[in-house]
Amino acid sequence: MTSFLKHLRAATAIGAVALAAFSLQSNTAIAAPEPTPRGDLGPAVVGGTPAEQGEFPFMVRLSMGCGGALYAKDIVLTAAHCVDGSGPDTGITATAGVVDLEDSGAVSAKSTQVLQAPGYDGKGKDWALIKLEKPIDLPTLPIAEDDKLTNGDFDIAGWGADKEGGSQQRYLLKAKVPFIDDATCQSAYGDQLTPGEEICAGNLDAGGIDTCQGDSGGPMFRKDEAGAWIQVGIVSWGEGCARPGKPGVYTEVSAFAADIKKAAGELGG
Ligand code: 4AZ
Repeated sequence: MTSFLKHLRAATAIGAVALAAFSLQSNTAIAAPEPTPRGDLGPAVVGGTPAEQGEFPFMVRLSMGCGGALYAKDIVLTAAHCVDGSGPDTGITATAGVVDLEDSGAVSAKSTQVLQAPGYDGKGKDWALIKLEKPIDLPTLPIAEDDKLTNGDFDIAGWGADKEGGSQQRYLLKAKVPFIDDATCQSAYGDQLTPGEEICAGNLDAGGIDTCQGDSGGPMFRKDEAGAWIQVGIVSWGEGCARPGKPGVYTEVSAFAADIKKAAGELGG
């Protein structure tokens, strides 16, 4: 992994501390998002707009400052780089059921165990499962098992920064980003990319829309042929956020669908 990526991932941890500090404050001085439509200047994800309450019911915010999705009612799918390793872990809190992290209707559950992708070494394989102490009664997000839906426009959402170097968000933000093929993405990232384990998405020429620091671990998803949400990616990395020529890189969920299913079985899911 390049030092640049390490820096980004360290920044995610700093973001978590900032969010923890933020959560301790009373509800002062936090501006609500402007109403949509609001032009092309953010807020967040980068270049996004506020999600509606209930629009993406499977979205999870994790206390270390990452996103995730409900794979099962008591298992969150996130990024390997969001967790420390595998084993018992009661130190993570998952928050779901709200777009506003300060909404008193939020549902939360603590972790009991973490399973980081076997063989994860910082390049590719950026997925992990977090087992929860109790089920959360919200819809789950099924994962793609093949690459039939690895095309078109994808949906992204998260509470991460609304611009490179920006702060974590109180309200869930969403955007759409087009698929970028491996060859094109390799011309942006060279050997840093692991084709077959990663897919890229974003506005290649113009930039402007992207996931960013703190969105890591969250899902990239779209509708399937039947109109149901399906997860195709996990927010993983990128050079900066929303830069022209530097698309977002996402774990290719279908490449790991069998491994994820097996791992969930090991967690009692
Ligand atoms: C991060 O550090 C991160 N622009 C997530 C996504 C991207 C970059 C960084 C993609 O969580």
